[in-house]
Amino acid sequence: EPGEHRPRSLSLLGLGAMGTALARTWLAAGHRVTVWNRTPARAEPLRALGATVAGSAAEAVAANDLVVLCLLDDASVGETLAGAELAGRDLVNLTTSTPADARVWADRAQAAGARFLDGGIMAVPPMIGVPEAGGYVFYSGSAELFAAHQEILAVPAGARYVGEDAGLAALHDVALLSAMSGMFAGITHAFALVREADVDLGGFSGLLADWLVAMARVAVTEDQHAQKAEQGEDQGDVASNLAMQVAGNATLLRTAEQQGVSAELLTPYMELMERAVAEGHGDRDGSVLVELLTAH
Ligand code: FVH
Repeated sequence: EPGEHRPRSLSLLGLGAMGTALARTWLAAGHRVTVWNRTPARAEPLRALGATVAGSAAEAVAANDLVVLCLLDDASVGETLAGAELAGRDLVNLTTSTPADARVWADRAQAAGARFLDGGIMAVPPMIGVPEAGGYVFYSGSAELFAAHQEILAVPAGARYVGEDAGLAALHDVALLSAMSGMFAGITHAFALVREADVDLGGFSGLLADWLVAMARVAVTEDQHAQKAEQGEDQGDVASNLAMQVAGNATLLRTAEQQGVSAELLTPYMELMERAVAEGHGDRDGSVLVELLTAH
C-alpha cells in the first residue's frame, strides 16, 4: 500500500511489459523512480504517474545509487550500459540471463567500482505488486547490496536471496523455467489427445491441473532419492520403477497414434528412460535419470 515503505529513490532502465509493471508498483508505493527506455514514448504513461524521465541511459544511471535493469536480453544490457559511468552504483539486473552472463556482469561491475546483484523474476507482469499472486524474484551476488536494498526490492514481488555467486539466481530461474517447459509440453500433448473426442474440456482442465499438482509433489520427492543415491544409500522401496514406466510408455505411444497425435513432445524423455533400463536401472525410479543427464 502507498506509504507503507520509507520513500527511496531508484532508476529503472527498460519499460517493456515487466519494467512498466515494476515502475508502476514502486511509484504506487511512494518511491521516487527515474525511468529510461530506448523507445521514449513508453515512458510517458509513467511520467504521468510521477516518474522522472531521463534523456539517456547514462543520465538514468547517474541519477540514483540504485539502478535496476529490466531489458530484453543480455545483449540489450550491454548496449544500454555502454556509455554509462558505473562507479559507485548498485546495479540490479532483472533481465533474464544465463549464470555465466550474470558472473560476467558481476566481474565488470566490480572492475568499474560498482556492486552487482542479478535477479531472476518468477512472475508475469500481472503478478507484480500483487503479493497474494505468489510471485517472487531470485537474487544472487553482493550480499551487502541485497541487505542495503532488500526493502525496496521486495515491493514489486517477494525477494529470495540465493547466494554470493552471481550466477545462482539465473540458475534457479532457468531450472524452474526448464521444468515449466516440460510441463507445458505435457499439457500440450494431453489437450491434443482429447481435442477431437467427446470430452468436456472445462472439466478436463480441472482434472489435469489437480493431477499435475499432485504429481509435482511426488516428482520432487523422487529427486530427494537422487541425493540419497549419490551418497550410495539404498533407495528403499521404489513405488514406480523405470521398467514398469517404460512398459507403460508403449500404451501412451499407441494411444497417441490412435488419436492421430504426434508423440514428438514425449519421445525425448521416453528415450532417456529406455536408456536407463538398457543400462540396468530398471528397478530404480526416475531420479536415476538426473544422473544419466549429468554423466559426461
Ligand atoms: N513478461 C514476462 O512474462 C516475463 C516474466 C519473467 C521475466 N521476464 C523477463 O523480463 C525481461 C523483460 O521482459 P519484458 O516482458 O519487459 O519484455 P518486453 O516487453 O519485450 O520489453 C523489452 C524491453 O527491452 C528493451 N530493449 C530491447 N532491446 C534493447 C536494446 N538493444 N537496447 C535497449 N533496450 C532494449 C525494450 O525497449 P523498446 O523496444 O521499448 O525500445 C523494452 O523496454 C526479459 O529479460 C524477460 O525474459 C519477463
